[in-house]
Amino acid sequence: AQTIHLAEYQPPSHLIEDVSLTFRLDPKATRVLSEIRFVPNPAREDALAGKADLRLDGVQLKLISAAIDGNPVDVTPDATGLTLPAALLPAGPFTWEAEVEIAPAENTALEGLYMSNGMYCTQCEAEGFRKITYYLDRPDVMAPFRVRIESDLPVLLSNGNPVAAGPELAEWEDPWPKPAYLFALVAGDLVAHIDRFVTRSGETVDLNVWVRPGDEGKCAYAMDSLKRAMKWDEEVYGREYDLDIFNIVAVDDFNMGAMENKGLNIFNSKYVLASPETATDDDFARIEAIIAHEYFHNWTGNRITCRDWFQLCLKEGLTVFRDQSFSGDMRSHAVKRIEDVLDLRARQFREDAGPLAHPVRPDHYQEINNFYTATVYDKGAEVIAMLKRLVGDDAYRKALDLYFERHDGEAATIEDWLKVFEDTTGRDLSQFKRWYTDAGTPHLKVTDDFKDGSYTLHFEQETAPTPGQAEKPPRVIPIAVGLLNPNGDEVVPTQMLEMTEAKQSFSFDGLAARPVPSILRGFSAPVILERETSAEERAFLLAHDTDPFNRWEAGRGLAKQVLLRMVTEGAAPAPGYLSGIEALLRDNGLDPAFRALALRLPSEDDMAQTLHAAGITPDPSRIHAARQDLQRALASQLSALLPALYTEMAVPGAYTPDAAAAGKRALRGAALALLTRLDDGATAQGQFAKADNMTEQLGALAALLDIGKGTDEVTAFETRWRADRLVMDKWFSLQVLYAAPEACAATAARLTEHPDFDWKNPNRFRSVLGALPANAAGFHDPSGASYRLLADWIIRLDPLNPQTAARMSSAFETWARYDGDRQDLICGALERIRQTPGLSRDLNEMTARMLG
Ligand code: BAL
Ligand code: ZN
Repeated sequence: AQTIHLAEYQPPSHLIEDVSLTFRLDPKATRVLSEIRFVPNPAREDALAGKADLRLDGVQLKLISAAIDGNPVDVTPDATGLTLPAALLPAGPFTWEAEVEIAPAENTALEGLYMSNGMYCTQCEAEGFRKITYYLDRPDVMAPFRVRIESDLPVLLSNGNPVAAGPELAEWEDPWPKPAYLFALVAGDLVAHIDRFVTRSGETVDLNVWVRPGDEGKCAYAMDSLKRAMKWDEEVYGREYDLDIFNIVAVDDFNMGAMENKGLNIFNSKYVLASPETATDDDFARIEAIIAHEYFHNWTGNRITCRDWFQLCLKEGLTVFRDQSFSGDMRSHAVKRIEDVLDLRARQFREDAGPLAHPVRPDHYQEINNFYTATVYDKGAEVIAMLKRLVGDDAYRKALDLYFERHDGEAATIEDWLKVFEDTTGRDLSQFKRWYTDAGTPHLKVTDDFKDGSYTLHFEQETAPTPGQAEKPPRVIPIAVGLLNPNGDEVVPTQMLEMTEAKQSFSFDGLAARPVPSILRGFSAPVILERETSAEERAFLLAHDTDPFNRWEAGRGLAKQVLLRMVTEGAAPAPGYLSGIEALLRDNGLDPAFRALALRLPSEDDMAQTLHAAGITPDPSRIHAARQDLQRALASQLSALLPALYTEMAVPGAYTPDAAAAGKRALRGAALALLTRLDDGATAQGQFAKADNMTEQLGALAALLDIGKGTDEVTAFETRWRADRLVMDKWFSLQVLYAAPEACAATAARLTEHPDFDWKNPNRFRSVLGALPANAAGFHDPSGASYRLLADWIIRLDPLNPQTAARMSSAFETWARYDGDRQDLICGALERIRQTPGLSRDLNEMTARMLG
């Protein structure tokens, strides 16, 4: 397959002034008529001189007719598009007209125009529009669109504002120039949950959340989140909405979470539909975040888009950063930060440490769909958070104002982004830019000394080589540090140290005693901190640190230390850890959500990564056993506290999804998971039977499955929820997640035989085959049965849906961590995928990168 390089970027030969599309919808033979006004690109001399061919992208299209300025032309498309030779093109602007036929009902890849439960919908990012009609399908070609939809379906939607409607037709006009990846069309039998928003300038916007009939009672939270996001973007970023109408549509079959098409966001129904009975607190929080994320793209992504797909982080990193800030404002910044870091370490640090490591701005790819990654999204957001820390809040806001002013209506680059910060602050950001261009997670080694009242921290940064990048010059690292004196008072409040060298020291004078340092407060940079720290010091910080992130981090570090010794030496759980956690849990002044996070043990995958980084080959079975032992030890330590905590954290009255209530349920759920180990599941069985909300029902079921019980509850759950697809996804998933390691593959295989295992639906596929690697001991069971099962299903899915198949394959990225037998089994599975005839470009690239 062809590799595309950032360094080879060429502006397009032509620009597009105007697009007019007509869709005559039919499941097997939709006709798409396009009228596109092209102009030679002034940035291309060859085009101005009439010497540039025009190459249009087009995939799986049946060309019916084509004309230029009304004159029919005879062109022969190939597998990826068609070329209009320069000699055929008029000297100035001209109109290209084409009629093509496509078959949405046969589109199983869910890219372009496809069907889901009788409804037509689109997904064009990154390169789906070329499956709709011939076009310059690249983000730096922006144009206003007019769309006419002809169909007997009752609801016909596209981007922009509605401009005409009649029997079996609707017309939409989007005045804002946009790249084709933001095009959307929806047609179906849908109902709307409606509302309105009045912008800061007094413009009224109609808001609709469109769903299938029967789901209209599950839209209120998405709508409420949307209105809060609209208000927040006005207040915090000064950004207002810019059309008369904003539509959201929920679709059951969707590869991603959601899509920010201009004025017509299309969502995986999982991130729209919620009721207390069917959605958990985590679901509500994710809906809030994703609704906000897609809405925020209206400015960061749509009004200012990306010049090319290498710049994906320009819109994704920034928009994730914005949605994280929004969720923090809506809920708790401390809790949100911990959750985001947990996620970053679990997915991005793992990616950065393996064969799929790539820079936040990659410089080459074969299939761009393979780069919608934790690195681009989550590390991309961390880079912006660092930039904000370095320049300060006021300068950040000024730089963003300049960014919107300077680049509105443009397709921009990371260079453009950094330049607004340089122009605002006078800083030189060339070294900072390495965060965008260099892959890998820096390790930050720390030592310290204390002499004559002066305390010095010595830092050394080092980043291991990553694929294609041997040398890693030092980066700018903002290190937030506070110092506590031995009685627990803070003697030096948080200071932002700015490290720029490979080795650098920072001193603090005038101290009466050697302080205890709290380093990397708030997780001020996405690095791995390495410092010899005693269990006593961690326990001290767990009890006293004023920075909530580092307080949690101290408990986390202790838990890891304890688990590490349990795994490697067969040590008993350390009493200091158990009592430290108990003291924290007893502190009623602390947010329950924070306490719930402090009680959560490091995941088995996290422990495998930690052991590997320490030069020890992880044994997933031992890790699993040690983690179970530590849960039992915690349960025993907390035996007097758990029943009280469980009762105290009950939330009276009707369910509400707010952060305070959700935090109490989280702590109650964490208490239940331990209590189940003491009462053999009696409390969990009671909770399961009585629960009036999904958080408590699912929490009880998980607690039971985790101790090897819950058979009756699994059946009862299925009976109750069989008609609800999203709830059934949870049912499938939970059984795999909590299966005993040796039974995991068999459990997953059995579930794939279930009549409701609709494997062509990405959510359902992920609910079983995505849960398999999440059960670390089960996935890495020495028999290799899970590796084989996953490989079988990836091979089966690939011809239908290469994007989802490729994404699932990253479960194998950690193969190098494990022992020789497991390495052979994993690489054998990967090799088998790679050797499959007709493999997609997506999977081909993924397997090649993983196997090296
Ligand atoms: N742009 C793809 C979906 C998202 O990141 O919002
Ligand atoms: Zn996004």
